[in-house]
Amino acid sequence: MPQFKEVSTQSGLHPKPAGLVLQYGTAGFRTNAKQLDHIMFRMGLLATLRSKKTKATIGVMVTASHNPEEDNGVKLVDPMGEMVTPTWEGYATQLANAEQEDLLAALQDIIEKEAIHMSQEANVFVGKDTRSSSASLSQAVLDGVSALGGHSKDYGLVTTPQLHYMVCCQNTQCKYGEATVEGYYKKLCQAFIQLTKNASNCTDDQKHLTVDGANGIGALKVREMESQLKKELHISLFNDGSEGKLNHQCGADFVKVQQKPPTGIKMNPGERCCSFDGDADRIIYYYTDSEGKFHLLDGDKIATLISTYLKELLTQAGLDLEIAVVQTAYANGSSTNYLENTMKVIVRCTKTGVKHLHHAAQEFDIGVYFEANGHGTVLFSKAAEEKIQQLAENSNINDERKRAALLLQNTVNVINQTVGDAISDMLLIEAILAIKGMTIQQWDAIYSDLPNRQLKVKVSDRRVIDTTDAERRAVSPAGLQEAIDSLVKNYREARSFVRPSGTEDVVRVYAEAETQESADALARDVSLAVYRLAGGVGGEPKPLH
Ligand code: NG1
Ligand code: ZN
Repeated sequence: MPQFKEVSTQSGLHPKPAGLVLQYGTAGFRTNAKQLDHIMFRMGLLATLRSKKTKATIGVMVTASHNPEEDNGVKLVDPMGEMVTPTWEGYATQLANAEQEDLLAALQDIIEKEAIHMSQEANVFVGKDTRSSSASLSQAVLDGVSALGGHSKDYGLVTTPQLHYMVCCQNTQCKYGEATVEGYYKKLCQAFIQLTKNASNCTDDQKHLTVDGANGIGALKVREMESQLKKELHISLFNDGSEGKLNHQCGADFVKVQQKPPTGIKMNPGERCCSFDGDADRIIYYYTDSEGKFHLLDGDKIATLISTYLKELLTQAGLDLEIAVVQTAYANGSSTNYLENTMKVIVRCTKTGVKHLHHAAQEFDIGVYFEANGHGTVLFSKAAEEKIQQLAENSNINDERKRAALLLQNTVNVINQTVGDAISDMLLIEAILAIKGMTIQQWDAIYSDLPNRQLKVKVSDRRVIDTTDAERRAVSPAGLQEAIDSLVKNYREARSFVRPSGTEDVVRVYAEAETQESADALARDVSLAVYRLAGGVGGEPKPLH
């Protein structure tokens, strides 16, 4: 193969440390940045093959999302902006772990299995986050693309969802929008202005939002976009990367897991605040009340707000479209209960990782999917979009139906349907609150969360834990599920499950119960069971109080 000579030369500049084995996890490869140069080069190769195979543009995003600054990672983006398919995740792992001398054989193997025509053109879009390691790692991706003769476009610093958006725009011949950062702002901001233009009784106070940018790429992009919001939203941006460290004591993951405000922001009682994560594909809202108590509005509350709003609009528009909410096992039990029993919408539970939620959401006319950690979006089927469009253009309907149809149409446009997007979700939530004249306190009061706790346990090999039933039950190691079942019985309204993380070398423990003390105690009891039955390392988990 003519290109192989170049691959061979170039790969020598991005050598794999012998013996290093990495897995394509929940969201691509993710580990300390020092171990990733060869992975990036090889993902450039793989993206080029994927592009040749699909005859479409493929995306490669260099980011480690909410992980610490020292880490980095890479995610591949398929033609419609979705995550790459499981078979290709397998190829990614195969290619990443081939020893230096076996690389060409590993490439050849994929080319043969997928019957790839090497003469086919290839196009790869590359983006990166603000980590100091991202510049050289994204160069390694570009080197991989050029080694196989592919064309690349380097978008430089973009959020993960912006790169997904570009890929989707490119492959739909711009039907989804223009494949530029300016095009992205234009589409989202115009839809936001249209949505909020009739919410005329919105006061300046209600238009104010405090944003924690996690010292990452999201902060940069909010700054770029701000002026196009035409004062319909007043943003006070903190943790903008000018001083603090990425994701350190700030950002959506910190706020969600610690259940407390980030450092580095100024919060006044009752004021609406939100946090992005390091690559701006997650968002979490919160406020403190007059007594200083912290209130978190996570992905479950966001899904509830959005699905309530959409359901009301569908009724007003007289549109018969099926709406479903997709969650994971981490969804608060109160949210599932409210959605199923009060709102009476279909609820589905999938494995952790947005690719699973995205897939499940595609089965409905309108699929609202959110992980509790704030990663999510809304998907509209083609048929649903067409019905909304037709109704919005119909001049023979009454004012109420017309208004609802137009709101639905602009709602479709403000949403980034390719993947969870903090900026797009923020604009949607802000628009909904403005349209409904709703305060964050009213939103929070829709239902009350069950107290919960998430913990991590270090074990020598987290793969000893295998799960079933959308990760809600452990099938191995022997005795672990029985131990969890009997511990859960000690507390009221309790639930707990464990699963190996796909992004960190830990086992995650989740517990919820009637009181915070019970949730904390149960999480600790279950952590101890994991430690004892699944090969814990380091000291035993300690009580939280
Ligand atoms: P892991 O580390 O597999 O639990 C975490 C999140 C996921 C997802 C990925 C990708 C939790 C409990 N897990 O996965 O939901 O967002 O990171 O970023 O929040
Ligand atoms: Zn992220």
